[in-house]
Amino acid sequence: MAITKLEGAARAAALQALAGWRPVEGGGRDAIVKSFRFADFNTAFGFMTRVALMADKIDHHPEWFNVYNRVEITLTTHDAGGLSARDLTLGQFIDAAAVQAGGRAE
Ligand code: H2B
Repeated sequence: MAITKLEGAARAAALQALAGWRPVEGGGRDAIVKSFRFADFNTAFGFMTRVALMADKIDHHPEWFNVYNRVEITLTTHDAGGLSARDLTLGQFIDAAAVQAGGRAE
């Protein structure tokens, strides 16, 4: 089944529901990014593990970069060529998991 790319008002509403996520600048791709910092690597990796398990469950995977206690996550839907409802779902899970792990956005 094709995945619908969010555009116009639907895209704006999704972004409203994803506090702190910002559009990726340059590269001409429709994606969003957010950075988190945790107490240490153990906490950051625990957070990443939770996100990874959810990502696999919903078959929607993040692009991410980790250095010690910092995790930068980019979300987009390759199959839709931009943002989709799946990015909203995963983004909201990520935000909740980060709060649970005591992380903060930066
Ligand atoms: N993750 C993301 N972020 N975007 C996709 O389009 C995507 C994915 N597609 N995970 C899934 C896997 C697809 O490749 C498989 C075959 O379901």
